[in-house]
Amino acid sequence: MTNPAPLTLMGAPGSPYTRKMLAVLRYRHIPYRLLLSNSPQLAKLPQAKVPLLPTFYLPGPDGEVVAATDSTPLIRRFEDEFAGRSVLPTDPALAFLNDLIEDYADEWLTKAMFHYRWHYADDISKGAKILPCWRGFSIPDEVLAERGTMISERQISRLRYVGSSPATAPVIESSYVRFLEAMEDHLRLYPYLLGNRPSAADFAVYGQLTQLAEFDPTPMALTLKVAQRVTAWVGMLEDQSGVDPEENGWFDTGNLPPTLLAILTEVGRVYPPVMLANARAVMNKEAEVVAEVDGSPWVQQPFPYQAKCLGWLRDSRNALSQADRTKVDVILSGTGCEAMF
Ligand SMILES: N[C@@H](CCC(=O)N[C@@H](CS)C(=O)NCC(=O)O)C(=O)O
Repeated sequence: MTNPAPLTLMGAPGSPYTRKMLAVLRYRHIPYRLLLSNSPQLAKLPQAKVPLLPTFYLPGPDGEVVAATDSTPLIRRFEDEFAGRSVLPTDPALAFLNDLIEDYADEWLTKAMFHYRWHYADDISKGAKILPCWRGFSIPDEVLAERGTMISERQISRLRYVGSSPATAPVIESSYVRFLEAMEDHLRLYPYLLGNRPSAADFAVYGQLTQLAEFDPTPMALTLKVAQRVTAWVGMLEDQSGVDPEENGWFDTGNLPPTLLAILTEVGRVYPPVMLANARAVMNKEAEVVAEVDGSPWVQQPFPYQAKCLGWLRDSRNALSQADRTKVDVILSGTGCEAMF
């Protein structure tokens, strides 16, 4: 008897998107092997065009191994290639809400993750100590310290890409707290974002929270203080291999709980203004994204990838039938999210 070959990926424990994918693979019972970035096996594997974590090594069209990145399309690819335990809702309207919350987690919550890690002294210090160890720690202390300084200096210089600055810090932080409160209210009643079974949106939120709630000291203390259930949930989402999904465990889009609408309203408060202003700046080749978020000024470096994300979300809404699009539009009306479509 032969078992299917495990999927191979390169990733790191400090990468939220790696954690997102590992949790999806565990839940879906897809066998995998994880290579850390110092693995000797990487020498024999191709490099991705944009070397991001995680990188998967998958069979390409001619059977040769191809390096593939980007968690969201990879999750969809694995839905086609592996049967059962789907993380995508069957109702197309709910599947669209899944896409929206997944993108908010990947593209907005990650701002909080990156901001807290590289803004506060305690968090910078922990990042500089631990992140280099994940590329190999059997080295002299001075070399490890040098690598820590190198990583932290590089990441701090990238804060401008996510839009974290002293001016935007209060916007990022208050939106994180409101998200936690909304998520805590939801978890008081339901185990997952979209019902009684986990979705890609849950794993995307989980990925960012592995860092915010379990690694970086400032947001970790804050998360526990504001949202004890959210902290506990992150620990549980890591390994959902023993959860048997209920076939009909998804919410009915005709009757969504107010706690989910409150989460969508938080999404709509912060994420559309930045996504729209960014897409405009990218299109007009402007040097800066200038927007207003929640009544405060927002400035960041344009990010072409996020302009593509907005395009994919619009495609996903346009692909719905007329009836499903109407359903989605009614749900989103008044949340602020409708501004993107
Ligand atoms: N959209 C991508 C994002 C992946 C990503 O940004 N990965 C980060 C780490 S979590 C990365 O590799 N950054 C470059 C670096 O660390 O050198 C996904 O969903 O997988």
